[in-house]
Amino acid sequence: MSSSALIVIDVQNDFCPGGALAVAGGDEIVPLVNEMIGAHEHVVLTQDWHTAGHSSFASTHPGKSPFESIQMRYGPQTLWPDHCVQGSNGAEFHPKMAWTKAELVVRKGFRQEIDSYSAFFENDHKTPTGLAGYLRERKIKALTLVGLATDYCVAYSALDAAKKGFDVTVRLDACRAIDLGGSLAAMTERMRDAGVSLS
Ligand code: VGL
Ligand code: ZN
Repeated sequence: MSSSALIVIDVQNDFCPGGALAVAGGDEIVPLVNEMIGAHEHVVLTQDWHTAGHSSFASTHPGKSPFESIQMRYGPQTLWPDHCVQGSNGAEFHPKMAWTKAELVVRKGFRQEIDSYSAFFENDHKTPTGLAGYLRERKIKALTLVGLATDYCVAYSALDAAKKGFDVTVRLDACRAIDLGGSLAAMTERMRDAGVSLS
């Protein structure tokens, strides 16, 4: 029998108000996310988990500022403020998130030289995290995605999940966006074009 899973993307202190890469209203989704965790049989969490001095941090590149873009070996990469450093408080899940039921935590962005927005592939779109295989082995075919940020980690995860053949829904009411240079509209359109259900 096939089943479904809730994938909770990056509900971490650094993406909430007061955090290093705060997403407006990021903490507002926590009550709804908790309700959805309670309602799903299978729950998977992702955790952005960078090395100190990670290549996606503007501070690693002399003369560069956060939100500028640079060319990496694998293509263009937006530079971010230092965030979600392994073991830091900013990398912890939001303290009010009811995460204990989660069956798997996928950490991503832990390789110094490559960022990873998607829960499935790093930003070279080639290096897998292992999540697709995990879900496939467990016969989980339908995914509901929630979390932060709508237009980065949630959207790239949804696009990769659709490409991998999962039946994907993004609950926009349980997501909040960064919206950098029109990214929210652009990524919403890409998700819709890829057959992701947006609700
Ligand atoms: C994210 C930018 C950098 C996200 C993570 O979770 O959407 N965005 N790292
Ligand atoms: Zn990150």
